[in-house]
Amino acid sequence: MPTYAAATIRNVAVVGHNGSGKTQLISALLFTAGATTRLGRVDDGTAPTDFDDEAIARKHTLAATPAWLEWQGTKVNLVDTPGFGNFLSETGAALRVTDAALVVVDAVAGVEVQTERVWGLASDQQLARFVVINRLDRERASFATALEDLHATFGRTLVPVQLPYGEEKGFRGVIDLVGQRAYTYDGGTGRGKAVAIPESIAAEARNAREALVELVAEADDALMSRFFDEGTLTDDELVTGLRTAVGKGAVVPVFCAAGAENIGADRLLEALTQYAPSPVERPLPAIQAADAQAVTVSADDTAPTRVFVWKTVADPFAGRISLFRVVTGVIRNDTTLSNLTRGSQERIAHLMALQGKTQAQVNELHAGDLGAIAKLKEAQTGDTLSDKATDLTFPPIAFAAPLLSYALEPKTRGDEDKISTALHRLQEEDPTIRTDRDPRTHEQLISGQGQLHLEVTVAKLKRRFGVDVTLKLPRIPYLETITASTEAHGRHKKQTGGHGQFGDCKIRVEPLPRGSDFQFEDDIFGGSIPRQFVPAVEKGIQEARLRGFLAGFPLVDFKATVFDGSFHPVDSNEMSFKMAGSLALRDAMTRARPVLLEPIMQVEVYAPNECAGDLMGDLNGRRGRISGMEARGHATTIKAQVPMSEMLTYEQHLTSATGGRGSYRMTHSHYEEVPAHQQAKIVAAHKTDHGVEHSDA
Ligand SMILES: Nc1nc2c(ncn2[C@@H]2O[C@H](COP(=O)(O)OP(=O)(O)OP(=O)(O)O)[C@@H](O)[C@H]2O)c(=O)[nH]1
Ligand SMILES: [Mg+2]
Repeated sequence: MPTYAAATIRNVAVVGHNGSGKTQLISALLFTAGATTRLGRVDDGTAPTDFDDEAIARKHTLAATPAWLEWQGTKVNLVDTPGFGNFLSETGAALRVTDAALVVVDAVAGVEVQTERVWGLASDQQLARFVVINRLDRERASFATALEDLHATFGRTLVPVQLPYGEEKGFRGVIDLVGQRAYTYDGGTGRGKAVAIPESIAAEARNAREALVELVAEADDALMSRFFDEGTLTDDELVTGLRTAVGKGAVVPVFCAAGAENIGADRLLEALTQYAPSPVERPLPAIQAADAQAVTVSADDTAPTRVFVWKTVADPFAGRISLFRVVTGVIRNDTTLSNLTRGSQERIAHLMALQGKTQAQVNELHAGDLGAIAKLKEAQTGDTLSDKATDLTFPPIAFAAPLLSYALEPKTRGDEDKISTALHRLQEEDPTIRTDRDPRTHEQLISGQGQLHLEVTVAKLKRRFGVDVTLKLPRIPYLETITASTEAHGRHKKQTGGHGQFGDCKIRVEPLPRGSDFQFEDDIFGGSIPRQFVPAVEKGIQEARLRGFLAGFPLVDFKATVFDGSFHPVDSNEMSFKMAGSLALRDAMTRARPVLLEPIMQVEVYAPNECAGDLMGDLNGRRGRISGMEARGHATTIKAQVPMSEMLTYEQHLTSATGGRGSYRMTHSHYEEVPAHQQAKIVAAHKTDHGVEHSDA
């Protein structure tokens, strides 16, 4: 395999709403450039970048997946990304190591919720952007309507450099406004035949070209004055001007395509190689080791070797595969690099270029290129490898915090250890998964970005690691508290031959503000309980409160004061006073009016504007309190506080109410009293659940 220097490399992330045709379009680009021998299809499970079983089964890309091609001497590294909100961290990571984003927009649906989110991610990284209005062959496809929508959402920097030649069933090619030619496509080769612009579109094409020339001229002072003097720009000026303007983000060129029909691929490749910045032109942020200064570095073969690991794949056979960008220098097999993030040494021995699942061995990769390496010992996503012992590091990737938890149970008893090993491996690959044990409910929890994300994770556990688990809705970590102050008495007395047992105490309990947990006060005067037994009373109360009274949940936010008691000189011991303490608390509960507390979540829902009304109604029905609503572009953000118990099945509702276009995030906010009628249900459900009443007997 040839090696490529930075000036002849383009790194492009293909991003957009799910189903806009990203994966199919990449198949078309790869085939057109001869990187694959046939046109892969998402629908047959043959698209090179949807190769994993889960992606094939679901017909959706679930992870950032690289592939590459060569077009007229330039290497184009494409990174396919998921369009689903659940997997957006993958998209974010891909945008960290690419220099341009190709935003794919469906010609029927126009701008969608995830289009706006990925646009935002790309602009955070200040990436050059290209837009392709795709699937133009579909019924009701409209370039004009989609463009209008794009203008309304992202502004006037978006400008067509192509117009469609025909639409819907009649979509047969593209009109190139720069070269002023039409291209028609036959037989799915992706290579157009140049023809004259048809008379019917000629006037429209002239106007569109003028708009393009004007926008490009505006982005550069020298071009602007040329434009004023001459009234237009030469083709060369237009091409160079466009390249600079795209690199600066001053112009976002808009293209036409139909990936499934392989229409427009060659023109798109030409545009990407011509207008996208090379790694030489795009400095990446780094942090200097010596003084923690923020600096930037651009691709340069003569600089030290510095490699940024942006993704890890946990392969049960090949082990760990680390995907990286060579930021500067050259990486070679049979060398050793320092892992500056972990302070270890890594042997470089299995460099490769990834083409979906196909791994091509390479001996070296140059600055600016993307590649992968198998079997690094310690490297994790976000690490910096370098051939210097101290050097700069690249900032880590920010991964989304988990949104949703399920309880995880092995289908086979005794599989717990296998599960935790496998989960650990999967977490290396997907840092947005978290696993922990709920200290309150004792369940093994798995948390992630949404239901689909967790289902995919469970499927991976089974397929790759052979462990079968079921997901269950997690138990809600309710708490109990008291609403009235009272005094109470606990006496433990037993006389069974030999030594007896005797402990006796009086306590006062009173409610404390939310979040105070538990306080204990010793208010014994005159030795009614000997000093050394007071801690035993506290211990008894502690143990009893953690077991709960209403439904077995910990009792919190109250204070217990022991103020009196009595003892027996021979029979009193620690054990007896512990018993007395817990009996006293139980007695207190008959008058302290205990209630259940439930966790309230802070919820933010993100959905298309037209769904906002319904979603607010639904949140109200879930006992939610709406605290804000804000419409921006196509999407509305609704903020609300909702009980956790009402949110367990929210994702399914949101998906069906928005046709999969909504997403949400939530975090724990605080605890509140459960309304009385709900409380009775929870208490009843909990008792039948466990078949026993909770007592400290
Ligand atoms: N009519 C038509 N259908 C297309 C075209 N491109 C893709 N499709 C179909 O649209 C569906 C979605 O295509 P994908 O390429 O998987 O879309 P994606 O953007 O990768 O979707 P995610 O991976 O879920 O983000 C598939 O059924 C494709 O066959 C096209 O140009 N025309
Ligand atoms: Mg896809």
